[in-house]
Amino acid sequence: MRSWSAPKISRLPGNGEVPRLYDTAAGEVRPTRPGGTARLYVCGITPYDATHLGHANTYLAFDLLNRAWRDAGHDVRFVENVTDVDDPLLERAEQTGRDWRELAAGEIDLFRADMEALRILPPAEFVAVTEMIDDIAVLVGRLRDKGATYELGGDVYFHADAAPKFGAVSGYSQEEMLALFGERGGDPERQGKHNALDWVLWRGERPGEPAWDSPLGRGRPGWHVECTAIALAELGTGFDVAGGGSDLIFPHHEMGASEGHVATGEWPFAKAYVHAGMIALDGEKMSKSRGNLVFVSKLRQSADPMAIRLALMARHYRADWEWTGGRLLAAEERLARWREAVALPAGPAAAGVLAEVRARLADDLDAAGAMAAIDAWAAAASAGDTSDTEAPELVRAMADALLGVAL
Ligand code: 5CA
Ligand code: ZN
Repeated sequence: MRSWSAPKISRLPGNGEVPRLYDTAAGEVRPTRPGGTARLYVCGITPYDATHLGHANTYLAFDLLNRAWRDAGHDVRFVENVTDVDDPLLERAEQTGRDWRELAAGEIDLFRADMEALRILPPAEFVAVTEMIDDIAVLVGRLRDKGATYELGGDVYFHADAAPKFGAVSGYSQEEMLALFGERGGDPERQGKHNALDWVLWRGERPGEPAWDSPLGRGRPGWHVECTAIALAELGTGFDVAGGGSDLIFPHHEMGASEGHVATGEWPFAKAYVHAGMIALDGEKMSKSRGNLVFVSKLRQSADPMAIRLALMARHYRADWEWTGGRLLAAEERLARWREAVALPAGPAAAGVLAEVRARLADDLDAAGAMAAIDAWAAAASAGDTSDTEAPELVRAMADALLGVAL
C-alpha cells in the first residue's frame, strides 16, 4: 500500500562506518555485514489507536540504522508491515461500533502523517496483512507439507517441537516463554494442544469475524506467520535485521524465526534481531491496552516534531525509560541552541565532529553520544569561535542526514 513521502537527505563528504548492533540472539554487539543492499524488516503497528511515543521511539531507532547504512554507502531495502487484521483491532472496532477496515485506514493515515513529521525514511514496501493473505496461506501450506502443523477445532497450529532452533532468538527459559506467551496474545491454556507453546498459524472463521477463502479453509492468519510471509516475499531469507520493540522478542520474533527456518530449511531467518527499549508513562509501559499514552499526533500540535525526535534520541534506543514533559523541554532548548549555532556565518571546523557523529552512530546507534559532539560544536560556535565559514552548513547537513533533524 501507499507509504509516506521521503525527506530529502543532505549529502555528506566521504562515508561512515558500517554500523555494529546489539543482536538479541547473539547477546552481544556485532558488526552488520550487509551485501550491496542492506535488507531491513521492521514490525509495524496494529492500527487500532494512534501512534504513541513508544512506537515512535522504535521506528526512530531503525531510522537511525537506515541512515547509518546509507551513509556507509549501502542501499537499503526497508520493509514494514501493518497488522490490519488481528484480535485487538477487531475488539476495538466492536467496542466502538466501527467497521474494522475504516478504523484501520484512519489510524494508518495518522501513522503516515506522524512518521513524515518525524522525518522517518519511508519503507520501500509498506505492506498490509490484508494485502498478503494468499502468500500467508501458501506459507502455512508449506509448513503443513513439512509436517510441522496440526489442526485443532478448525484452526491450524505450528508444532513448537518441529522447530530445531526454537528458543534461539530469545534465549528464554520454558517458564519465561510460557508466561510471556500468555501475556502477549498467545493461548498456552487451550485444551488439545500438543505443547502449550504451539501457536496458531491460521484461525478458522468465527461468526462476525472477517475471513478469507484459502486452501486451509475460510479463516484469517495468525499474527507471527504474517511477518514471516511478508519478510520472505519482500526480502527473502537470511536478511540483515529484523527489528521491533523488546516486547516482540518473545513470542513474535522467536516464533517467526522458527516458521522461516522450517519453511525454507535455512538458518538464520534474520542475521540479527534488534530490539528497542520500552517507553513508559507514569511507571508503566506505554500500551494501547493500558491506555497510558502520549500520542505523537497530539504532542505535535504544540511541539516541534524535531524536538520530539531529539527528546527520544537523548536516551539509547535499547534503554527502557519514562517519558516526562521535562525531556521535551530539554530537547527544545537543545534544538534552539543548534539552530542558533548553524545560523551563524561561521563556526569552529566541523570535520572532526562529523567523524565523531559517525563513530558514535556506528557503535550500536549511540545517538546521545553523537548529539554531545554537536552540542560541543554549537557551544564553541556560539561562544565566538568562527574559524570556518563552511562549518555551519556541514553541521546542518550531518544533523539532517544522520540524525534526521532538520535545523
Ligand atoms: N503489529 C505488531 C508487530 S507485527 C505490533 O506489535 N504492533 S504494535 O502497534 O503493538 O507496536 C508497534 C511497534 O511499536 C512494535 O515494534 C512494538 O514493539 C513497539 N512498541 C509498542 N509499545 C511500545 C513502547 N511502549 N515503547 C517502545 N516501543 C513500543
Ligand atoms: Zn511483526
